[in-house]
Amino acid sequence: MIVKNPHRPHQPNALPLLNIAVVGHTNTGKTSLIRTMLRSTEFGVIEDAAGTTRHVEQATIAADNEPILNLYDTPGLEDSRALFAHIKKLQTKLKPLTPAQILEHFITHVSVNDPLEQEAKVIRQVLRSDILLYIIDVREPFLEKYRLELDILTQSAKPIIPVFNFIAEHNQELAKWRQHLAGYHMHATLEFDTVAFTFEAEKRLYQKIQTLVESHYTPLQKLIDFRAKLWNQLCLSGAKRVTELIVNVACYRETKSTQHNLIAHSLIEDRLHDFVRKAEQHCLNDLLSIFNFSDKDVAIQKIPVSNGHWQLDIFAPGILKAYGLDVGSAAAKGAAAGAGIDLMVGGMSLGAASALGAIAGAGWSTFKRYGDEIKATVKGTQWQCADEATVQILYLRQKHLLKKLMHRGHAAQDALHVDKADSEKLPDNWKKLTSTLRQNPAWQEPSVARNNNPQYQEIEAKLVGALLDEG
Ligand SMILES: Nc1nc2c(ncn2[C@@H]2O[C@H](COP(=O)(O)OP(=O)(O)OP(=O)(O)O)[C@@H](O)[C@H]2O)c(=O)[nH]1
Ligand SMILES: [Mg+2]
Repeated sequence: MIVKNPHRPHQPNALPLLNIAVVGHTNTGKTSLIRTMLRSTEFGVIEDAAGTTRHVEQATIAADNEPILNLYDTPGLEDSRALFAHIKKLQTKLKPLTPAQILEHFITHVSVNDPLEQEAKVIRQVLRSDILLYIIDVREPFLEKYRLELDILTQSAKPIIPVFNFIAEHNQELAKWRQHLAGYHMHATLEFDTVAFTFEAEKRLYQKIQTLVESHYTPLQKLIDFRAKLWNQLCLSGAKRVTELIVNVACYRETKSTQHNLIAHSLIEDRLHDFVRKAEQHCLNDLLSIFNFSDKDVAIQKIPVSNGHWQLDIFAPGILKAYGLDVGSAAAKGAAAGAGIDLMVGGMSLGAASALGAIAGAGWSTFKRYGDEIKATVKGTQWQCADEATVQILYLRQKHLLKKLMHRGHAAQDALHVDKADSEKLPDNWKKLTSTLRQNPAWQEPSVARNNNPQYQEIEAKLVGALLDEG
């Protein structure tokens, strides 16, 4: 939600935007935090190196097109010892000034090319902001340089929220940091892993700001509500998109020739594979765009997709095993999914035999529903559709991807591993659900009739619910 020209419509007595400075030692994840808050990989430059951000950069966050706050990314503090010594000297020299006035004096008198020029940029932004987010890499011990930084920042008399980053698997270090900060009367800390995103952490961040800057309570509440609504919509859109894929593939049918011709059979198999691959690829692209990750991110972040295709093909040998399916069965021993199944035998509860029986005594309603199948049986036509394993893998892999995207901060730089998803489970009554889909080829594409059909609605709700289930 970056707004290029963040001006509120002119209103007398309008509250100025809340200004938040993101500060901290170099390479602690300041730019990363802002990217994650903006849900955009476009902001700033992130690198695992000191001194990546060289200038103060601004981004505005809005709720429903109404700008609410400005975030300021700042260069990392590098030489806190020299800065502290310099400020100390100024304190002795300018005794009657308050600590904040001394910082003001420092920034107005620093010259270009001064060794502390970088630090001055940070302090200048600190003094112009309403609140500071102090980003901490908890993997580091509470070294003297951090103590000095905190001493300097508290002199600005601005409220400070320490934000713990790199918290994954660092509980002990986190506890130590908490203790040290309590010594500075800083208790309103926040855990916000910029890489492993949770909406809860984002909400808490705004709530902490709300309590520390009361004057902006109402616009911040508006922002919290807006972001929550947006987040729910985003997750729902993702789950609906995956559901659409499952329906699309499970309802798909290829007419099979009656001749037992090997070439014709393999052509059908190819068409089926082609259809499934394309459908999955389409869904993948849509999911990335729903969560604002682009093709470029796929490449940068090494999501196992190249040129829009999954690196581990859905029909690759061994895929069943990778997804924890049917281990021990012949299929898991290196065989592939994607053997199309004969619909009359495998896909329907109404098997060939009962279909034939139905011809003799079928009423109109049975004929209307199963007419095509019955006619096909008489003519000897059969259909082929994606087999159970294929639909299962599609579901498991997309569920895994959806979960990853929902918890992937926009600062994440590492590979997103979605080629193994054996931790995911199929929804209850999965077999019944896919069998119903197979028997309703007309549901393959969205239509008013389909979307209003209570049986379809039930399946859709079940799939969406299972996809969003965090358990
Ligand atoms: N694993 C992990 N890596 C992170 C996290 N936050 C940031 N990083 C990585 O840490 C490095 C530094 O991140 P930046 O956002 O550039 O840090 P910065 O504080 O803006 O750095 P400067 O601008 O140089 O001061 C990058 O390699 C990030 O990918 C996190 O929560 N977890
Ligand atoms: Mg930076």
